[in-house]
Amino acid sequence: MLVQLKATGICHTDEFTLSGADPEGLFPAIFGHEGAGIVVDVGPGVTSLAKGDHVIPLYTPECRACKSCLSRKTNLCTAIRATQGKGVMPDGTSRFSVGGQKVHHYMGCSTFSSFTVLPEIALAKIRPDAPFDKVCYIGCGVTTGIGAVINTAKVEPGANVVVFGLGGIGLNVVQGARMAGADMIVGVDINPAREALARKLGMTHFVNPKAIGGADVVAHLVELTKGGADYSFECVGNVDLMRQALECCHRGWGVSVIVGVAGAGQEIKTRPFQLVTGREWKGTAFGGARGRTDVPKIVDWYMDGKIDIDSMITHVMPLEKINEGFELMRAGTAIRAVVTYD
Ligand code: NAD
Ligand code: AHE
Ligand code: ZN
Repeated sequence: MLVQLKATGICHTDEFTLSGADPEGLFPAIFGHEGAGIVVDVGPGVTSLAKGDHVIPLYTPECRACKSCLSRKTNLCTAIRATQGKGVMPDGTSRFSVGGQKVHHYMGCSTFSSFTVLPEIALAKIRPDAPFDKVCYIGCGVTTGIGAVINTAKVEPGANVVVFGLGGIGLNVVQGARMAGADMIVGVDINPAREALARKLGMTHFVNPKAIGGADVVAHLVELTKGGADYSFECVGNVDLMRQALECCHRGWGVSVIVGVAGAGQEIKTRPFQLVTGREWKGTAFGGARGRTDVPKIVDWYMDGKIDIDSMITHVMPLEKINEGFELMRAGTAIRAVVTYD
C-alpha cells in the first residue's frame, strides 16, 4: 500500500532510536511511527483496503494468521517482525533512497515522510471523518497508554493506580485508568508542569519525587495508597523507576507494567522477594492492542467524545520544523508535537 501521510506525532521512542540507545537502531532511516494518512495506491493481492481509504500505520501489524495472532495470547504479530527490525519491507528491500543510497524504514512505518509504503497487514482502516492531525496519536501513544490499562493490566473499578511519567504515554495511562473506574490515580513526575493536565485527565494525586523532602519514593507511595498500588505503570524508560514501580505495588497482588523502553545494556533488577511475596512484573507493547481490530474502535471513542486527545497535542508544525518538535519534547514543553503535511 502506498500511503500519503497527512499527520504524524513525535513519540519519545523516535528520540530513543535517534539518540543511538536503541540496539535495533539503523541509520540512515526515516523515523516516525505515529501517523495517519490516505491510501493512494494498492499493490497486487490486496483485498481489505482500497485507494482513498483513510488509514493509521501499525508498527505492530495484525496478520491474523501467524502463531502469535492465532494464540489469542498476544498482540505481537510475528509475520513481518524480522524484516521490520532490519529496516526493510517483507521482500527485503527498502522503498526509500537518497542519491542512490538506501535509507531504512523505521518500525515498519517511517511516518516522517509525506509518502510511505506498508504491507496491508500493517494498516488500520479508519473512518473518513476523523481528523488526521488528532487521530495520528492513536498510532502509538493513545493506544499504548489506554491499552496498557485495559488490555495488559486489566484494571478494575475501585483500583489504586500509580503512573510513573506523565508524558505522551503516561497521560493516556491516566485517562485509561479513569475509564476503567480506578479510585486513586497517582501520577509521579519530576516536571511540575505536568500536574495540571494530568489532573484534567483523571489523576487524583501528584507526587514530584524532588519535592517530598528527601523521603523514599517507594515508602511515600506505599503510605499514600495505604499499603501499595494495585497497579503501577512505568512510562519513562528508566530502569531505576521500573524497580520503584514494582516495589510500590501491594504485597500479595500488585501488578507493575513496564511501558517505557530502556537503552542497550540497561537491565531491571529487584530482590526476588518482591515477586515471592506476590507482586507481578509485566510489560506491554502498543498497549496489547491488535491494531486492525482495535485502532478503528479507539478512533470511534475519540469521535464520540469518550477519550481526550486534543489537550495532549500541545504543538503542531510543518515537517520543516520537526527538529523543533524534538527540542520541545526534550525540554518537557511538549506533550505531543504533531507534524502536518499539506
Ligand atoms: P515523554 O518524554 O513524553 O514523557 C516522559 C515523562 O517522564 C516526562 O513527563 C518526564 O518529565 C518524565 N520523567 C523523566 N524522568 C523522570 C523521573 N526520574 N521520574 C519521574 N518522571 C520522569 O515520553 P513518552 O512519549 O510518554 O514515552 C515514555 C516512554 O514510553 C518512552 O520510554 C517511550 O520510548 C516508551 N514507549 C513505549 C511504548 C510501548 O509500546 N511499550 C509505546 C510508546 C512509547
Ligand atoms: N528496539 C528496541 C525496543 C523498542 C520497543 O520495545 N518498541 C516497542 C514499541 S515503542 C513505541 O513507541 C515495541 O513495540 N516492542 C515490541 C517489538 O517487537 O519491538 C530494543 O530495545 O531493541
Ligand atoms: Zn511510540
